Amino acid sequence: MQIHEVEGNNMRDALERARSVHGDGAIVLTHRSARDGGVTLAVADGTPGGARELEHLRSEARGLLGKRRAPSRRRPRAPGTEDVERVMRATGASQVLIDRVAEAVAGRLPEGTHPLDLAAEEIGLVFPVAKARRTPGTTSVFAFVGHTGVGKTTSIAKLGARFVRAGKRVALATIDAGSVGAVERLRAYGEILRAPVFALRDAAQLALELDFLAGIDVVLLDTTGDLARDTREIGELREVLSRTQANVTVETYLVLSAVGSLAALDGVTSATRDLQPAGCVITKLDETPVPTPALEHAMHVRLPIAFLSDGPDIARNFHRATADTFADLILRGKIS
Ligand SMILES: Nc1nc2c(ncn2[C@@H]2O[C@H](COP(=O)(O)OP(=O)(O)OP(=O)(O)O)[C@@H](O)[C@H]2O)c(=O)[nH]1
Ligand SMILES: [Mg+2]
Repeated sequence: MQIHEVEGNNMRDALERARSVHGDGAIVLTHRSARDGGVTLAVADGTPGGARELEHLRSEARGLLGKRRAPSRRRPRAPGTEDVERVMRATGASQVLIDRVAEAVAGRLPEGTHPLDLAAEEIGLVFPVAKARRTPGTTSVFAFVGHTGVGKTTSIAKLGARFVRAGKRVALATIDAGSVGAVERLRAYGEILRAPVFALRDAAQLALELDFLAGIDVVLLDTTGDLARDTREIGELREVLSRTQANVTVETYLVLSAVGSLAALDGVTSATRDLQPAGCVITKLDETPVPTPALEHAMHVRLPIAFLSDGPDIARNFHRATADTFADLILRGKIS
């Protein structure tokens, strides 16, 4: 078993780097912080045989870090990549992502292309895009799950409008029937879209509407923001449908706010893991100059990104996630 040093801009950054270089099984033995916030970790690339070996590794690691100078947040850069680092830092990119993009750019610079264009190409390769998976002749239920106020209902209206424009037959449904005004708001969107609206007691009730659903391509299902309840209900709906109806599929999409904390992003992701979400929508990108952490969160948890929302307007502020929109956000902080 070997001890490795891993430097990062801060603790989270160093941990991400340790995980990406040495794998999920790497063990942090000790760490050292510098005055500018930089962190150096000493990590072991495996599981120690027992407490004695762990203690031995720890003392070796402490000796190793004790001899080192404090880590510096500024690493030397290949000429031409300074702009890439500067703009990515401004949008909140982690050191791991900056290094990955800057190294790819440095390796290709003799091509004579502008470093930011090369960076845009590399960014396009890094982030997972959710593929639309509609099977003709079936009804797709897309359930939108996320913390209260992140933009679930608004995203449903926006996506509904896209499907209607594409000639799909859309229905809206909600299990948020108890919240003041929730059903009325969905009905108002239903009127605009000329789409039927179901206020459901619970999600499994949707399985009783099978005759009706046979004529519908897409049901957009709104939820309450109570993640435990929403997860349970979507699980039950899937269960009932799997027994009764092969032509209806249920996919979950997480709605993640770009202004939410990393703890909130982690929380919704782990609370809904059992539903195996097909992808996510990242909202409120207009409300922060640092949109990259939310995108990186999706990348770390291997959650494909389906749509990006940069304002409340139903018609204008909803974009399919693409390599170009990721590059816009990470290099310019907003979608052009
Ligand atoms: N600036 C901005 N506002 C947004 C965006 N998406 C939604 N909103 C606004 O955020 C507020 C909450 O949006 P909702 O769609 O009601 O959120 P929700 O997740 O359904 O909320 P609950 O039903 O209370 O759980 C509304 O005022 C929306 O107009 C966005 O991308 N940018
Ligand atoms: Mg809502």
